[in-house]
Amino acid sequence: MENKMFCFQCQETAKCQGCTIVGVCGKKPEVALMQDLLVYATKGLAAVAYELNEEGAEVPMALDRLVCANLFATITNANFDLEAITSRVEDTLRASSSLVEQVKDKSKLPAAALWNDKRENFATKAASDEVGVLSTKDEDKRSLRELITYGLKGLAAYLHHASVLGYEDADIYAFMEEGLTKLLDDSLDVNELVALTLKTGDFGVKGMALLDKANTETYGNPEITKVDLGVRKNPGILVSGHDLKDLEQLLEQTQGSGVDVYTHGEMLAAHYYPKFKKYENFAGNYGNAWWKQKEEFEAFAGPVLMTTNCIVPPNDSYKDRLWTTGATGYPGCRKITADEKGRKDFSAIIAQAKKCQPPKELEKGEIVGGFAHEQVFALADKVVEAVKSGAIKKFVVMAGCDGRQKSREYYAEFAKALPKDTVILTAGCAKYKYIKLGLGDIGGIPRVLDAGQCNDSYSLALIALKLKEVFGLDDVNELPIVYNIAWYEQKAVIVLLALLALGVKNIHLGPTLPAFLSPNVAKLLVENFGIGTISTVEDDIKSMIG
Ligand code: SF4
Ligand code: SF3
Repeated sequence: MENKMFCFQCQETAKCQGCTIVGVCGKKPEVALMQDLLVYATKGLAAVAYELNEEGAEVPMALDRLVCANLFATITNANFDLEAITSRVEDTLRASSSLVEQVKDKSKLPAAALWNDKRENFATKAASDEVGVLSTKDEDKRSLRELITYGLKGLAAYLHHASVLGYEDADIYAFMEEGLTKLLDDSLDVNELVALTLKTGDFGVKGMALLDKANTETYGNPEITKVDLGVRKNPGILVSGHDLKDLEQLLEQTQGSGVDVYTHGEMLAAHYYPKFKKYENFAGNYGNAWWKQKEEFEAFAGPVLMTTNCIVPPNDSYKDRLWTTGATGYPGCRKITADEKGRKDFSAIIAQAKKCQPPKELEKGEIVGGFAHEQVFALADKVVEAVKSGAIKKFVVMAGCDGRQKSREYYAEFAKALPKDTVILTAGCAKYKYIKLGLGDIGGIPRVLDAGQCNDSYSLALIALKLKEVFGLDDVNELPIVYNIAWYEQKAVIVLLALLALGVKNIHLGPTLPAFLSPNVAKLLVENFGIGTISTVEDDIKSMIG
């Protein structure tokens, strides 16, 4: 049967090969095709920007932001709204065509940069041979091009978060545009694409460092924090995703309203920042990782604000309580947009919350987190002492994403099976598999140290580099640290490329290796970086912990 779409960008892709009829995530084929077209048009826009840069002309930052916002909207589970994606294609073509006139030597521009058309022709273009993953015929080039594209999508999301806080870096934007342009260049061979992959990792580190600076300078350094898992008596608003600025604006606007604000999924990490602690109505964390949202949003009873991925197509029973903003979108769900100053008006959500019942309690208790770099550095003496005395034998980095596949139970079982003298370093929603298991502590140091969101994996890298320095080692791989990372969507791809750029070797990636790695590209990653996947808990405990 002919493909209606082709997408293999996430870990849950159909049969570990590709979604060809409809997305396992719920993405419809027409949305998948329009997202492919958006990526094509965005590469075209990036090529115009790149050429202007090369010619020494100034590229407005609004254009860089558009490139990032577009890529962000195509991340798994971010935006399911055909109209929103189609409008983005139109906006992108408008931006391209106004800038292209300024390019002196148009002969250097690829076809995507010169393409322009009306919306009624978009579907035909999207289905053409020039657009989409399968437009690259060579399997290895396709694999590397997509690996880079997905890394850039993750990077784009992180740059977007930094930019809304006023932190931007022209060099990183310029690389983003150079990278996207090179993905349109058929003359690049496999070796050049491998070099571009590594360079993407270098800029991944820079992008995560920028976001870390943006978050910590704006909201303070994360600190050890107990986060309540229960509920209060007021009606509430649940905030999910990664955008701290959205949360801040909502907290400001809910002051004195009698409405509490709870976090869900990746937003949990907001509790660790000092600046958010002043809000008395900032209640606690409700529920778990993204994939449990159907039952948890149902039970929450009040409005839910999705600031970023990951949206699961909602049930009708709570669809009118699901709100989107930023890169996210879902047909039939209301969206809050920012004004020209970046201000968002959440009054409609607050008004809806006031008419809702308080959330239904799912659990009681608390979790402890906030172990980002500065907090861990403050504990460095204690940690080093515990390593020297043998109380801590190994650190296991278990960062990344959670997901709904049964095979991911592996991560809970692996965490439970770890010897008591091991400490888990985590970031991202992967933690929900083991952060509530009560794994105890080692001399007051919790056995699960949560640095925060997936982008805070940067913190874990800084912690590793600090330990390397303290122990006087030459190579970060000599540390007693093993990496057992779970991935799902494209932010995990940039995290992985960033770790490789920092010289980390022998990362185990699961629960399956990406479908977009061709056998040759997978071999290259194995031979050069020791990348492997997972096996059984028993075998992996033996091989990783010994
Ligand atoms: Fe399939 Fe994942 Fe693409 Fe959704 S994002 S269509 S599940 S590969
Ligand atoms: Fe999770 Fe979507 Fe990736 Fe940010 S929220 S780690 S999956």
